[in-house]
Amino acid sequence: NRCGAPLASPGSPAERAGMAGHESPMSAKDLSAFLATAQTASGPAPAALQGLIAQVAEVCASIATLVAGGALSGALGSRGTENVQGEVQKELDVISNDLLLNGLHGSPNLSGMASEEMDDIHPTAEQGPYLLLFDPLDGSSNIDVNVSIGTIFSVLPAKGGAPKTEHFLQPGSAQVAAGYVVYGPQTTLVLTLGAGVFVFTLDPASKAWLQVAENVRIAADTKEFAINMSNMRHWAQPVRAYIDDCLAGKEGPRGKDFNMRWVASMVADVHRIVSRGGVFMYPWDKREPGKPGKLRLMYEGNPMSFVVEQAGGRSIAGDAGRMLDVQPTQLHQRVAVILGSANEVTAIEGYA
Ligand code: P6P
Repeated sequence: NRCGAPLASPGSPAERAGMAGHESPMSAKDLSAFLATAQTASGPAPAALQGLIAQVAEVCASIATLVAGGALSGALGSRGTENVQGEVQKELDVISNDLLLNGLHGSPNLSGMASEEMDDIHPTAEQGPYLLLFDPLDGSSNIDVNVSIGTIFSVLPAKGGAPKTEHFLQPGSAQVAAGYVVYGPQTTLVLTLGAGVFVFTLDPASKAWLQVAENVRIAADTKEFAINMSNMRHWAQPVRAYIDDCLAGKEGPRGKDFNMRWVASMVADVHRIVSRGGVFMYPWDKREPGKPGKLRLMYEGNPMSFVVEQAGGRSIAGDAGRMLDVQPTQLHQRVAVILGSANEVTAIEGYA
């Protein structure tokens, strides 16, 4: 099923507006009903995982309300502090992080959390079976200009006992679940538990997460790439050559014209790719040659790559091989990201 192709329109706004020609809605499944029968890679979703995902989704529904209120919720602007990345924190970065911490600290399903906005791990009240990692509000540069932003989350198995930083340093292939929420024209949750990708839209009226797509597949081929072109002079030669060939269009070696998109919110760019194919690139560049890339492995690269692979796409850490095989050494380590339509990622590999 293509992402966003409605499985149902349960009294959708158009329905409520009485628009003519709306086919009769199926009864859309809400998130808890989905979770109750959801499968993981190794069988039915355990109750603790169902509970954790429901708790994360509940907090994200609160973040959605704040985001939608913008200046009205006093949530815009910068806090004037810096996070571990050395980036200025936006009000909403900190508020979203606090909402997730407070909302999940007492969860019996968790042993600990880690966040882009926090230097160290956060042990939770109980020693539950999972670890949660997140970028609470990705796309900060877009917060104040009303462009889609999002929350990215990753679930790893806990190691038992009090959580330690090294317990979080598991490769992406160890993820039990991952997903993201796009706070955009719709508020949409995209989720995988290791057995397919499922999409839920937050119903503005009922605040329920209603399923709108199942077993989403990313088109294997594409004519659309997402990269920040202003960095072109800093890229390694193979990336430069690939983009040059895309820009050469029909007359060039690719034999087709390409389109470009760059929202500068990873969640928005990835959601477009999950929805209609494409390739997303944040490659190494020589501005900070000691860093493999700008994006973070544990709570951006890995969760997005789990979703993309579960939807039939591919994700590589630049020239360092499959993203989900990267063995982390630091909680906030960065990584080059090339992900999306499988055949296009393979084509890019051919330029190495
Ligand atoms: P640039 C947002 O700050 C982010 O972490 C990703 O969401 C996004 O893809 C990237 O950085 C944008 O980076 O250098 O284009 O502003």
